[in-house]
Amino acid sequence: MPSIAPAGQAFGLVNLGSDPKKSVDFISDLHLMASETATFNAWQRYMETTPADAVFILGDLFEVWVGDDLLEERGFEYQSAQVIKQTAARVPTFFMQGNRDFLVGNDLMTACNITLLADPTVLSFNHQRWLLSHGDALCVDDVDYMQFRQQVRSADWQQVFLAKPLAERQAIARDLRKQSEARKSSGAGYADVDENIARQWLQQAESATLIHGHTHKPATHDMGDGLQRVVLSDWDAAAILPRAEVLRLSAQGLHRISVL
Ligand SMILES: [Mn+2]
Repeated sequence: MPSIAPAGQAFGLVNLGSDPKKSVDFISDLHLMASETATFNAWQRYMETTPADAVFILGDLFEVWVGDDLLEERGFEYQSAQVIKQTAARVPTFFMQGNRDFLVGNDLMTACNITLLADPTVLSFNHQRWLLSHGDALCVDDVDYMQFRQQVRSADWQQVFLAKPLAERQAIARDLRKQSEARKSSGAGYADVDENIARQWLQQAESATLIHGHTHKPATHDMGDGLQRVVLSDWDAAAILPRAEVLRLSAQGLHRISVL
C-alpha cells in the first residue's frame, strides 16, 4: 500500500473564514504557452474580471516552467506574471504547483504577491473543509511517473537542474515533453486518481470533498460515505468545443462556470 499522506509532509491549511456573500474560484490545467493566444486571452480576461473573493490556481497553469529566472527574459512568463500580480492586487490569489509547473518557486510568488500552497491543502471556508490538490500524486498506478515525480520533486535534483543555463533547461524540458507526447500517441493509457488513497486523504483532512485537476476529466464522483471528488476541467479556448471553465464555491455550493 502506498503511504497515505505525502511522506513527512503535513497538509497545508488556508482559512478564509465564513461569509455567505463571498465566493472562491478554482482553476487548473490551463497549460499556458506563448503560442496558445486564445487560451491566454480568455484567462487574462477571466483574471481581470472575476467577481470571486479568492482565486486558487491548482497546478499546470503553465505548460512548462524551467525556473523563476524566466521572468528576467521579459517574455511570455513575465507577461503572465503581470496578469497574476494585477489579480492578486484585487483578490487573494493562491498557487499550487502541477506536474508541468512544479518548478514555480518563491521568486514568482514574491513578484506577484501570491501564496504558494502545499499539495494537498485544506481550505476552510463557510464552516466546511475542502481538500485541494493538483491530483498527480494520487495517480499512483502510473509507476514510471511516480518515480519521475519523486526524483524531480527532490531538493537535490532541483538544485542541480536550476543551476544549469536557461537554454539547457529549456532543451531538457522540450525533450521531456516530446517523450510525453510520444507516450500519448502510442496509446498508453493515463492513470486516474486512486480513490482509496483519495478517501484516506479526505479522512485525514476531515473533509468530505476533494477538488483536483490534472486528469482533464471534469466530473463529480460520488465516492460513498458522503465523500466526493470534484475534477476541474482543463482549458483550451481554441478547441472545436472551446473549454475555459472555473469552479466557483459560494454559500450556494459548487458551480461550474464557463468564462469564454
Ligand atoms: Mn497535471
